[in-house]
Amino acid sequence: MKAAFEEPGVDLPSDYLDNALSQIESFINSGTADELGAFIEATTTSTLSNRDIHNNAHGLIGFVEARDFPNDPRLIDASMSSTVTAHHNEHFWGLHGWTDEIFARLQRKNGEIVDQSPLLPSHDHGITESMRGSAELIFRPPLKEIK
Ligand SMILES: [Cu+2]
Repeated sequence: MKAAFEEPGVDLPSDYLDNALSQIESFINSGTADELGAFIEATTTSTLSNRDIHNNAHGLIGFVEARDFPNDPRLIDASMSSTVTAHHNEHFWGLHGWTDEIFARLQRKNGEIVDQSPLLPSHDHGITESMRGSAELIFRPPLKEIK
């Protein structure tokens, strides 16, 4: 599959997506859940150049929606660029369903029962209520410039 982010102003290599997807397949085939998670999320554990597809997807979707629909009132309460509002955005569920399926594939490959524990809708990434008041995590795309 050939895919690339070709969004003007977004500073990701044209082969970012292909390389990220290839690395994900490699971790599913011969990696651990920790390695896979560290690659998909924004962590300091992974130093691979194509890591962090989760946050990049949040930031890119948020960027494009804000640029293309600047007056849409839904973005006030459903921006993909904020942990406070992202779970109100329809793309949130597609993105997180996709990441859940990646981990399900790893679990099936290892002969494990896929974890389908119900969770309340949230997107806090470990941010507690006491932390939320002082620091909202903002997803930002890796931008060259914002016009
Ligand atoms: Cu997310």
